[in-house]
Amino acid sequence: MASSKSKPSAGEISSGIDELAGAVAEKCNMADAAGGDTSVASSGATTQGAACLLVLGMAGSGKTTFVEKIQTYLTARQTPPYVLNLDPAVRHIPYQVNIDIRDSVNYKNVMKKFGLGPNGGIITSLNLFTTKFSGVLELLEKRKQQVEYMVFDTPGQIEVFTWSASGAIITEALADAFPTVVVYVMDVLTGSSPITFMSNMLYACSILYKSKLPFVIALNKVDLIDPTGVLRWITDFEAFDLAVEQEKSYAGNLSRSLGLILEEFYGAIKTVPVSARSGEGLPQLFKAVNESIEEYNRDYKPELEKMKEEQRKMKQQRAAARLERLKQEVLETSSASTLTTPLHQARKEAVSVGVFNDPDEGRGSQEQNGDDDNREEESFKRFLDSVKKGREKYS
Ligand SMILES: Nc1nc2c(ncn2[C@@H]2O[C@H](COP(=O)(O)OP(=O)(O)OP(=O)(O)O)[C@@H](O)[C@H]2O)c(=O)[nH]1
Ligand SMILES: [Mg+2]
Repeated sequence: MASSKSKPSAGEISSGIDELAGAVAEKCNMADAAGGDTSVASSGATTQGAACLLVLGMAGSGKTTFVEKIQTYLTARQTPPYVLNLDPAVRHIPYQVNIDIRDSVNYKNVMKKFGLGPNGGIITSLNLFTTKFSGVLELLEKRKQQVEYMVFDTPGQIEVFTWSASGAIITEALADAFPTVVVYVMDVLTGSSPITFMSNMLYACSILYKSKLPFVIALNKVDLIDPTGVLRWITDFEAFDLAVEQEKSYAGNLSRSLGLILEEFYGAIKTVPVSARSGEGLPQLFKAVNESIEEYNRDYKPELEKMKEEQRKMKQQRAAARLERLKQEVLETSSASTLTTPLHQARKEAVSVGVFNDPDEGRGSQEQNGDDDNREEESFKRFLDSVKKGREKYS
């Protein structure tokens, strides 16, 4: 993983963008995704437009398997989803993909070009892909009346997406354009210890507060273990407190305190036990997802519009203040100057540093050209006269 070269600078990245990030292309059309049946694709048309499901979760929690299962589930219900893979390092994807980051960015080339390790390569590939994300949005915009859900599979290393600038840009761009819900896939097997359960919940909580988007936890792999105990920890603090009592370590005490703090967070999320392998729990999951979409339209969208309006007003105010300051400066400078006006002075300075050509200079040379022409005409006339006189003399 160690790399001899340092991480790429912003300049290096931008110079490599066109070389390494190809155009974003739709891999297959909806008919392909629906298994070749065009009637399936068209019957999934919606009047409201599609919602985005951002599938996040820790490495190995089952995100990719979950995306595959929901594609099968929704296709069987005549509403095939539009599926995007944002993991540049995945070797094999078991679902039919519509847009695949790997078609635009070659993760291995990125690692080689910038001398990066695997994680740096994934982050830089995602950054490169994000520079082309407006192209993705255009493709999604075209599809939004034909599908109900647009599902995003994300990189294995959760922080690559949740704490990177490109992850934030993608999330905000999607949430701005479509109803967007975070589906956090949590492995119930690793979450069955109170300490790992708590770290998983802290992660989920941090994503909720960062994205402020409606949030559903898919408590995955319930075919392997009964999730009742873990579910009770979410709804009943005393049950969690009892489980954590067995942990005499510092982590145990910390988890108990955090459990109290997170009670408020638990109230803001929906938790649904599912199995990405068997498909168990998917109807309940989509019930929670649909409620979250309503929540987005009811609470999130108006809040977003309000924020955008405030930002627009602030920008206007800032521009007006800047203009006022500039006017003030111009007035002060012009009253202080006796010989030249500030604008004239500024123009002279700009000419002296080569910002633009002095138009006066151009005008002068034009006048000079005109004088030369007149002189030439007069001298030609004089020549003709002398020729005429010579002829008369010798005739
Ligand atoms: N038994 C069982 N295994 C599952 C389930 N979901 C996923 N798995 C298995 O868990 C492993 C990881 O699944 P992936 O779908 O690759 O998980 P991921 O989160 O996409 O992994 P990364 O992208 O590498 O982070 C695979 O072996 C899956 O077969 C499930 O519901 N039940
Ligand atoms: Mg995966």
